[in-house]
Amino acid sequence: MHPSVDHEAFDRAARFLRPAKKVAALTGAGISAESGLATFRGAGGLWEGQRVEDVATPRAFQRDPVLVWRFYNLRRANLAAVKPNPGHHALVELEKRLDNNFTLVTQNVDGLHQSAGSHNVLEIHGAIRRVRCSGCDLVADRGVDALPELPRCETCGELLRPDVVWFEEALPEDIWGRAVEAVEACDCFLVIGTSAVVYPAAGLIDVARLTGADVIEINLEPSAASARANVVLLGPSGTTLPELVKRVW
Ligand code: BJW
Ligand code: ZN
Repeated sequence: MHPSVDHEAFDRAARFLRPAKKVAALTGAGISAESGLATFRGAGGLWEGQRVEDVATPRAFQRDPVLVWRFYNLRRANLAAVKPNPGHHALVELEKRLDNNFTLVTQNVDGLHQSAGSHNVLEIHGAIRRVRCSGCDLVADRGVDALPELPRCETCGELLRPDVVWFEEALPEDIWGRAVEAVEACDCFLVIGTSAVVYPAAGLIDVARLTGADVIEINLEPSAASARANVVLLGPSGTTLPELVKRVW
């Protein structure tokens, strides 16, 4: 560990996590940063000069589907070269220790939790490997291979789109419902690598507080979640998560 590690904060976090019978976690782009994937906001944001709010909307897709597909094809291509990092692996370990009492809610669409070996994963913002048709109900896994500039549905000929949740779109109802239930039921809630500005995902922190769970935040820097957390562990999740798990078990 880095010499400036805040032992007191780790001890407090471990004291919350150790006795917890049910644990839930919310992850964001920060957990995949050490795998080499860019986050959405802040320095080194996702796509030079493009705000995510300008490309991840139904309106942007209507206006310029080529631009939006270029953005997603680039990110799909990046995925071919990346691997889960120790932060993802620490959450696999947590799931093993807690048997069926751990639920991983992720805002990420990169699939890295599953490639690390996590099973109970709720992808509330969809998955970038999947496409879905804007004309019919086709949903298909297309892996990370390059798709045509404007991919079309083989069944109905309409434009395919990434199977992700854009701004102003509803989250997948069933998955979101299960996420809320898991957070309501947990005694300890981990908030990892998210700026916590996008709703309803960030509202899960309030759900956890309201139902009395202890909230542990893990982030490089303070975020919109910090004021609602019982303890904040500052540092890269690829280091802090394994350290936390090590202190608990
Ligand atoms: C590290 C690290 C390391 C880095 N270790 N940490 C006004 C007020 C409130 C809400 C709204 C509003 N106006 C509109 C809304 C609703 C809107 C919203 O929340 N907007 C806000 C931005 C203002 N929400 C929606 O529209 C949602 N739908 C909805 O509400 O439906 C109802 C509705 C219907 C009709 C009209 C209006 C509402 C849908 C939200 C969908 C979000 N989609 C995206 C794109 C997904 C597909 C894709 O990937 O392309 O999801 S946007 C993007 O943001 C993506 C992410 O999942 C999400 C969250 O980002 P995340 O993960 O937190 O990343 P960053 O980059 O923000 O943060 C990274 C963090 O990691 C930082 O804190 C770093 O410090 C940290 N970090 N390295 C640890 N090594
Ligand atoms: Zn179709």
